[in-house]
Amino acid sequence: MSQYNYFNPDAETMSPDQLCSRHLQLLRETVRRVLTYNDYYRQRYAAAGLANADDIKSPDDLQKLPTINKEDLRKTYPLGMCCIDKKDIREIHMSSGSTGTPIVMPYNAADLDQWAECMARCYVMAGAQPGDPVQIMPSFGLFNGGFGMYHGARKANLFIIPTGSGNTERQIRLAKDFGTRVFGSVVSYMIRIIELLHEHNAELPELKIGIFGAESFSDSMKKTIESQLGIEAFDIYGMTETGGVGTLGMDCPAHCGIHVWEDQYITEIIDPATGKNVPDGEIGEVVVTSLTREALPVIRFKTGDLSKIVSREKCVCGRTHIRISPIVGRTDDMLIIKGVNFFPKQVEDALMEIPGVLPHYQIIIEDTNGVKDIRVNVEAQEGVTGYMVEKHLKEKLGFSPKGDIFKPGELPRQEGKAQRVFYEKKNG
Ligand code: DLL
Repeated sequence: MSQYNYFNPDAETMSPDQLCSRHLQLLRETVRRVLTYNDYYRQRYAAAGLANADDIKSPDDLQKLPTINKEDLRKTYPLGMCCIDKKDIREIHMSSGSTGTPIVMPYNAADLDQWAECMARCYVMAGAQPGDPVQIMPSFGLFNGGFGMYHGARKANLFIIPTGSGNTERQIRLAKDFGTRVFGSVVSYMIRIIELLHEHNAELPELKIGIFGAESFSDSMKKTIESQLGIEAFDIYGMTETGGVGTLGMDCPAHCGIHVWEDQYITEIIDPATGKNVPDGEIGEVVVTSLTREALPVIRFKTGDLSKIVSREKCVCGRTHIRISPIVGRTDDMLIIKGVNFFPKQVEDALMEIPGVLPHYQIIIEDTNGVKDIRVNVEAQEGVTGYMVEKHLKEKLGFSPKGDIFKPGELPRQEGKAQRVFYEKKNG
């Protein structure tokens, strides 16, 4: 068996010419679909001067189309962006975000199959083999994580242990009892698993592969998880609006960027301020167009995620699909303190470099009458001082947040996506 496995070799190694003609054909079909079935798109496209899908003459014409964003999807709640009959919907998922009205993703049977295919490719790319026990730890419900990993595992013929989130003691017991080989999880939950393994002095010798995502994680966090669990970790990407976990791909065992499934999606990176495409290698906002989704296709969806194109060349794994860097942050989570811009992930990176610091931290933004300051609460072993944390963050970030040290286990634990940033208003 080669080091590089494929679920769908023809699709995953398609030549650039094949990808290009597929993009043109499927982009036209997708535009035709939204113009036929959806008033919202029809009005937006009429305003932009596009009334007919055949006006798209090359994949580059995509850049002439208007973008859509989360707000467009929210204001058309519940099914205003849907392009199929309600009776053909087979499943929905939702993301609530922080602002209230949820974003709904409906699926017809073909969409569920497309999702399963993308996810199955991820499992196989990571090295999972038919019959391998996979423990699916994101929650099963409206959040897409649990069900997406489930649909894909069915397709890849894995042995599914659908634990969902929480009950960490039971997670560990089942992993031991059934010899789990693959963990699928939201990144930060692994830290909780590792903690409990230490408490019980337990090991999971059969565990080999971790498929983690849903939030940014620093390289040092990834290395910590890998060494503590003795596994290889993969960075899986996807979101409600593109059809869920895995739809936007994952890194391969060469770990040189996330392969976005380019036969299924077109990826652009734009400057969020100007809306123009940025050159390869420059960080910008990820904009995604789905090519095969039917119930709710997205055309030029502004994800809010920041990344860059790492390469369009064939990877050593043989896949030809475009590679993007791990997500560095979101357009809306950049922090500006005392004139310095940074992302929470950079704080995590710096913290994890300090020996004795544990991967449990909070970034507290203190707002005193409009003047912002930052405090970092972090768990650490004995011997680590607040001064050590402040000094290291100063070196790495260019300014000096206050560092408060907590004993192991003192900060709260979360089971879903971790909240790292907290705001405190103070009167000076
Ligand atoms: O978080 C899908 C998912 C579930 C991915 C489980 C991986 C594992 P949403 O709740 O709609 O869907 O959130 C999507 O999460 O726009 C990113 O900001 C973030 N995100 C997802 N994957 C990654 C990743 C799921 N690998 C939002 N790295 C996206 C960084 C990620 N951020």
